[in-house]
Amino acid sequence: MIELFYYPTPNGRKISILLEELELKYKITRIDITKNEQFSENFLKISPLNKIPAIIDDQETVFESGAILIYLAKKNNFKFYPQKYEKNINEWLMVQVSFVGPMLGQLHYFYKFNKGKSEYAENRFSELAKKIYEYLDMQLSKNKYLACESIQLLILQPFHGYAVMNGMRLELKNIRIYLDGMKKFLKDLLL
Ligand SMILES: N[C@@H](CCC(=O)N[C@@H](CS)C(=O)NCC(=O)O)C(=O)O
Repeated sequence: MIELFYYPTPNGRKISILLEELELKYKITRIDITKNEQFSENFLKISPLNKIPAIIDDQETVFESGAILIYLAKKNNFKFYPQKYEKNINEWLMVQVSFVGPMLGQLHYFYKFNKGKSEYAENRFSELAKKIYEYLDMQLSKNKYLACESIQLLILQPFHGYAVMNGMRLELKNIRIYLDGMKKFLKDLLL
């Protein structure tokens, strides 16, 4: 059975959502990052940067959300990762893990947890977040889905949480349409 090392953050949820959608059996080991549990020596053996999410699958460890998504999809007949669209999915998945996640994460850090400490950082990451949402909206005005013809590897899921958390009031029609479709797809899962 797969063991998921998890805390309920957007990065953690990427994996739990895929596990649910693939209907795989798994158990959750909660790593409370607010109590620094990620820094334990045991967890370091699984996740060399002390970050959730990570999994153990039959003695194989996998860390980094993007790598875990690809690993799980490949192992399950490429569900949500059709080879025909591998390049497109990888492009948008890399955008998510290298740009969207870290920049919105920094916004959250400065704007929500440390508000008033650095006006410079708040402005910088607000601007970047706005740009990110605009880029996504532009892409979604051209394509119904980000990477190909259907939802793949649930690339947009974490953006929704952050958009709500940051209280941004952006008029981005195409993201809204996409998220409504995503909500239907994910039925009653946490968004
Ligand atoms: N690039 C990593 C980022 C993972 C990440 O930032 N995890 C956060 C929670 S969402 C974490 O474990 N933070 C605790 C820490 O950095 O000490 C991924 O996509 O998996």
